[in-house]
Amino acid sequence: MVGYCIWFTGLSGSGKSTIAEKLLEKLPNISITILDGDVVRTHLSKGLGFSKEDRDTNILRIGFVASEIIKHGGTVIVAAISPYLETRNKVRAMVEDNHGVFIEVWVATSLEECIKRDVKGLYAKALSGEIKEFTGISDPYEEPKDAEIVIFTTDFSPEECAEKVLDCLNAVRNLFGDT
Ligand code: ADX
Repeated sequence: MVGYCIWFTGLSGSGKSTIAEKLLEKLPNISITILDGDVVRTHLSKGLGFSKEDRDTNILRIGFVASEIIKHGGTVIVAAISPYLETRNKVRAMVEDNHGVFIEVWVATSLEECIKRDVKGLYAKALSGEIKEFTGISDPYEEPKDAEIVIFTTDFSPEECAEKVLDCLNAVRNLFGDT
């Protein structure tokens, strides 16, 4: 049985979690584990900060859990900034080594748009220097080069974005004979 990992990457406030939740609603017949950066950081990655080392540790932990789920033919949705290309490639390899399918979804909302939305009020704090090492402001985000899906949240609703991911997932599942 093939396992699937749908990995959302993108800036804070880009819409990763919102689209992931919408996607979950569209897959009522499949048992799915969601690993959301904000949630993981309150449990598995509690105490980690936002240095490159800590972010990599966080992502590799999430990747480890995802690959364990994959090993048993499960489906997992990850939503984490995961700003470093090399680290994303490492988790892709972890999943693929366990014969899973890795679907990287880049939620490509621009920094300007994320600042404009500033849902959690964190960009204002990052811009004033109150929060350090903030992705896009004082810390890097390395854009994906080979993401399976690129999402533009300014052109489409969360519903439509989730639909696009669903179409891709269903196409791959058909390929493997999963219905
Ligand atoms: S990651 O870089 O390690 O992948 P992750 O997705 O787990 O990040 O957590 C990001 C969330 O932590 C953001 O959505 C935001 O709510 C919060 N956060 C707090 N401080 C920072 C920071 N310095 N940079 C980015 N996100 C931060």
